Amino acid sequence: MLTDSQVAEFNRNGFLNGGRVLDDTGVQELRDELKRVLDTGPEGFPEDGPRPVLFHNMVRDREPERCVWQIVNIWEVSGAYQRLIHHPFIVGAISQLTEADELMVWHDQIQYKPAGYGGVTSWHQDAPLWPIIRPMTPVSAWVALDDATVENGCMWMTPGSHRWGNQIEFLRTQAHLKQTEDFGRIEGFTPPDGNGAEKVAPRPWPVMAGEVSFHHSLTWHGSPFNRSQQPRRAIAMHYMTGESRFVASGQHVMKAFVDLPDGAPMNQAGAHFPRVMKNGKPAALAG
Ligand SMILES: O=C(O)CCC(=O)C(=O)O
Repeated sequence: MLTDSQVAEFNRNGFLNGGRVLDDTGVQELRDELKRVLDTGPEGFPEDGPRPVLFHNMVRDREPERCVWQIVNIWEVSGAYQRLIHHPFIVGAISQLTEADELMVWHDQIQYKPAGYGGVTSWHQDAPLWPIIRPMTPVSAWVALDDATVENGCMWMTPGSHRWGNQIEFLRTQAHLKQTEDFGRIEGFTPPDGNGAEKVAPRPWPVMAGEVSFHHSLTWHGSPFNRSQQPRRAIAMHYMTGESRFVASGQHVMKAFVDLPDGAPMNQAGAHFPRVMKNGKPAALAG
């Protein structure tokens, strides 16, 4: 369980390091599984069997010489990642941070920045990029599979920004920030009055292998190039609460798996959105 002061820190900043959740063996198992999936490749999974929802170099179009492997829903092809989305400490912490007693997985995603040529994940907020679910309250758990450091492109966070509303259009103007040296130089935004943090003060957010970091879906975050000789592998697990509703007008890669009317509760969306907690109790792993 998170302590009261950890929950208060999350509420103040919009992010929190929850400490170590995997030992070396657990980390290595997930690295090995990631390697197996990468070796299988995007074309290697059967069309009609379990496969990741998305599997690509997400920066290929804008920066072909760089790479960020993004694999969405690796849990669908890996027992080890499926167990991770149910990790009791992580699920319990998400429940504390969302104050919800029902939780589903919205989706997961590997973000792997290879050594030497890892690309940028521009400053963004998650919730505005997820327009098929409302309200904008999900919380994510991000588990490092390597020490994520300033050198190899750890995430950066902007304290208090989860209380500044939807600022995705402003953040899109900051896409020129790519290098470690300038990633924190966000310019041109004045936080709304009375919302806690009065200034934009981005900071690097190192997370060691096996640790979990939590962030609110409105927290400003991103990560610069990996120019170091160390890989930066990580898995983000995005959780939604029982109050989440489907917004049929939006677009998102997960929409293909939702067969619901507009406004329906996402807890009815089915097998691609596994429930991990019901009535405050961990939900059993399917299968
Ligand atoms: O892994 C990264 O650098 C970014 C991950 C991210 O944007 C997220 O977990 O929401």
